[in-house]
Amino acid sequence: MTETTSWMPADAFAPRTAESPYGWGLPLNISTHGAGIDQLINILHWFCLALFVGWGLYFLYCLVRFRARPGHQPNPMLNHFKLPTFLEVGVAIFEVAILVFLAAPVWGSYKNDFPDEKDALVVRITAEQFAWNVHYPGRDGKFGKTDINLIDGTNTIGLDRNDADAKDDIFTINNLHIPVNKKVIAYIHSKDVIHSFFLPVMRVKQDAVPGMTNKVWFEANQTGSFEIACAQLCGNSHFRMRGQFLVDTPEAYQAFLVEEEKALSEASQ
Ligand SMILES: [Cu+2]
Repeated sequence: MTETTSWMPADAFAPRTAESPYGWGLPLNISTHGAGIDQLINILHWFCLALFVGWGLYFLYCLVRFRARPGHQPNPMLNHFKLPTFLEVGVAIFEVAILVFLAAPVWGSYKNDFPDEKDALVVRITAEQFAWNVHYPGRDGKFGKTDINLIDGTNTIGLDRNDADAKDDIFTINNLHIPVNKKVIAYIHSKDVIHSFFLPVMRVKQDAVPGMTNKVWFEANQTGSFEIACAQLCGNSHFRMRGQFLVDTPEAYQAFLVEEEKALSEASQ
């Protein structure tokens, strides 16, 4: 396994360095669709800063300019100061332009350009208080049957091993391995409450809703060891709902599969 970074954001309050993917500002981006999202986040934040500073200065100006003074009477009908109106219209036009020309194309191309399942690694991710269950279909590429009644301490996804498609299925807890430079489709489920599947370095965040299947896709262009976080306050141990997200070389990913298959065949003997 290639480990280029630590997944523990122990230095989350320090500036981001080459060794640590987290820290101040945006985390490291290793996602093929991440650049557009980062550009959107950056533009929106600089725009909000400009608004905050601009309106703040105008507020201070008004406090001084229109302060109570002896001999001055307020006249609300006297509309002689046109600049705020023009600014407000300008801001509104700019906001519409961001939405139409920047946000919608970035989000639309990411959400609409779903890869074909034949060319992608497909996994199921089932959230629960407070862990991430990752289900791989195995060599046959088919997910085995799962049944809520089969869920117990060791079979956390309720996989029915008697089902032919389930024989080679693999599942892990708090451990998502993917190969680098390969598109991944993840089906997101929840067993109990609403969680949110969050891969900061992939710019992926998707709610896991009980009774619903949500679908996301992503592709990593760099190997390393990162974290899965839960981005929805889901209970008293929400803070420790953290998993490892490992982007492997193709060889390391095969080695992971072989190791899991070995453990599976030993367990079934
Ligand atoms: Cu959660």
